[in-house]
Amino acid sequence: MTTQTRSASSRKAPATSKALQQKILHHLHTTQGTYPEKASALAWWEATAAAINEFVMAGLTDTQKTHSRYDTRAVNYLSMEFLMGRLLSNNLHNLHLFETTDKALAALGQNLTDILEQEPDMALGNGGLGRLAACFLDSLATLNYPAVGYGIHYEHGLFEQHFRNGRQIERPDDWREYGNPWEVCRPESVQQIKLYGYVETVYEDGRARKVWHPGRNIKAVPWDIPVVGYNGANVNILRLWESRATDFFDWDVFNAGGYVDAQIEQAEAEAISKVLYPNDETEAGKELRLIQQYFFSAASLADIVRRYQRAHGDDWTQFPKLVAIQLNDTHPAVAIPELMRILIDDKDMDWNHAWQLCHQVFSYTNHTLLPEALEKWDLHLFEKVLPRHLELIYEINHHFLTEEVEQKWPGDDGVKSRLSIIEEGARRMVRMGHLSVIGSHRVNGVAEVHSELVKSDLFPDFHALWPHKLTNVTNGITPRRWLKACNPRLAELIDRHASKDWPVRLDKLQKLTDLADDARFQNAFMKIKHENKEELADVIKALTGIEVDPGAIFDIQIKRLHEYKRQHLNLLHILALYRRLLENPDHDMVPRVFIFGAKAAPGYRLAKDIIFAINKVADRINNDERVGGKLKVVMLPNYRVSLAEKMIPAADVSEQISTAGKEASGTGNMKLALNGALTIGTLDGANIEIAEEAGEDNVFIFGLTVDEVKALNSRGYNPYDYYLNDAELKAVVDWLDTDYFTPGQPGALSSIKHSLLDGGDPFLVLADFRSYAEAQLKVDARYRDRKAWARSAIINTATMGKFNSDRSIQDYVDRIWKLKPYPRDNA
Ligand code: OAK
Repeated sequence: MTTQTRSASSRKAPATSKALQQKILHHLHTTQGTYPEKASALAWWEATAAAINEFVMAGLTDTQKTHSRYDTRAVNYLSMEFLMGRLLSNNLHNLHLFETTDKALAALGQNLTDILEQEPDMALGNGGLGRLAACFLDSLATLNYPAVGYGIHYEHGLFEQHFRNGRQIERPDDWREYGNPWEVCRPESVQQIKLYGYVETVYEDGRARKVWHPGRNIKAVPWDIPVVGYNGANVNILRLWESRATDFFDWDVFNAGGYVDAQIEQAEAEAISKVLYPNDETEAGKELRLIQQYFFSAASLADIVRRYQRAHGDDWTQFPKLVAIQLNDTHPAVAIPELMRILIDDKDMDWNHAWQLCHQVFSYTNHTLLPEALEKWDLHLFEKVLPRHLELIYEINHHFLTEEVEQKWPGDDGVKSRLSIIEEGARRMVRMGHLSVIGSHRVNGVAEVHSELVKSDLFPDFHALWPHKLTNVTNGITPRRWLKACNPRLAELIDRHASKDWPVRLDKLQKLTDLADDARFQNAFMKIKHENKEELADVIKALTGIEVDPGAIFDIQIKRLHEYKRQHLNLLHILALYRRLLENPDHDMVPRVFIFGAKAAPGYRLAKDIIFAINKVADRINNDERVGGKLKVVMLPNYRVSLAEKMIPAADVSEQISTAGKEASGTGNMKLALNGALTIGTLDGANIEIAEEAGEDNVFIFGLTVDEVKALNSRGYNPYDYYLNDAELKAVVDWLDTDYFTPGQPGALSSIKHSLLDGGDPFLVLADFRSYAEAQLKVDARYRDRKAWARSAIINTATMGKFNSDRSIQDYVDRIWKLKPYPRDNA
């Protein structure tokens, strides 16, 4: 038994199905107030969740007691987004209660699979960054590391996506409409958050002190969501803050007829946690967004400081020994000046002492190099909302430039302006990336190539100044959700052929490589893939009415819709295949179903046009007899975690086709490969490491490399060079500019052509088209050789051990957080 995870034998005996049956019935009666003959599916779900919560809460209590008994060092993971998905299935698997619950419900005449479908996704995130945070919480609990996730209790998570005539329509997500059985409100830990106002300089005992007179007080109410580790491990907390109007009510104003004003004030306060901004990797610059960032950062820090002081009072020597704070991108960077404010203004500490503590505590993860995602705040806006924090930022900047930068590059004003937290120009801006790097002791990228680009292109001067600060931690995914729970057939096959502890030791899947050429194992593996494809075919039929053949190649691209992710490159290739089929109905190709899942930011016109184009092309192709069933296109609506769980196990091909240098890591690439899909991808993000692990023979790499992209751009890229020299490419691009796919509406899809030609094709779609089409021919050829395909698929599953998020977390622990595991007492 390792110190970090308990073996199955040391766990308490799990509940019997009979006992669970009783608990579920008990909750159906006493918390739902109904009975089996009458209960709705939702009531059964609530009752089951309540029954499971008895185990969850017991684990939570034991874990919290253990943490306080040993006064443990913990990481506090600050993130604007936690894309948790559904929790019942996850909790059942992690508690080893899935089969038992299945049986218990069956005995009650209920079907667990149907009941799981009742649960709304907890979609409190946009995409990669938010889902990574959720996987990390799973791993932290599983490895018994003390950790708290801190975020925002959004009333509305990521919008629901619908299609109307092929166009994306957004509807508000209402995940808590009927309550949420997993969360506990903690009124005893409410915090007061201040905003706006002005700063006064007060002279006391010959000393100048700054006093912030805030203009606004907001209440931050914490909701705790237990995070259950796998195998009876610890149960940590995800603490999400909800904003409310403060109780400090001005009765004079009220009595003087201020009832309406009081209501407005309440609505304004509640607006802070009302809705998740739906922009993935683009910055809106909106005041409410800055307030959201400060609101949850300040509430979290107040909570961290309160917990610390409960044990240590005013003795700050232990603070950096017990507290680590991870900034999930720059969104919570305002936590840095906030901690300085607390220590200096509230705790009366001197600058140097405060800075020394602050700097030891923070670390920052960068998740993107896209310029539009690098946060900058208008200085005047920042000053209006957080006047005291701007002063503190000036002071941090002054110390940094006059001490550190001046020492390294004396008299060099150029480097000072490049490194300054304040960007000078027509509009002065606060650079949150710089603040994060300066305020942290470690900064990491999320895949090898990305971390190298962070050093060489994003923060080269910081890297020269502090060569040890920038590091890499390659992302990972939890194998509990992304294999064991979502692909039970494959999990069971693996149980029989590899060491049973693979869900915590994913490297043990390596043993399957010995079976990659074994005909029986190949058949079993491919049979499971086929069954998963049949299930997905049913989902596709139910959601879209489209019939697809599970015998075809299922080729899947699932991720946010973004030009750099190049769904339109996939689309151009689909058009090329369609054209080949129309020109020659006997054209020899393995039947293929191209399946997409993607939401576009509501204000991102071109992304929405690409969704529209995919839907219109799908309509035309799927209804064209001439293609003879060889080609189908499906865009599933409302892509989200729970849909990903159905798509990933059924994928033959994983599309990872971003412009090299643009996708920081990707994590869908890991999930798909782990479930036996073969990647067609560029040498970008973690694709490079996936190819290293699986071997280049088992992935289809195409396209320009990072260096080639840079060289082409500096030579001067002209998309017409490709368009005019490739007849097929020209034909498909021009096709988009006709009314072939949008009868009676010529030009409805022309924005795509426009962006690729006159728009300069910023993501080099045309440059990579031919290489992509050739790689797709290799996919087709490999699939015809059933044994060769099965071999590659098995090797993909077998070699993804590196991408276990437990490994990522262990890297963070070893290089950054320096935590010790504390398995809970009583487990
Ligand atoms: C979102 C908002 C702002 C900045 C970055 C993001 C984001 O989601 N980035 C994504 O993070 C994932 C987790 O590290 C990576 O796998 C993706 O490549 C990256 O795009």
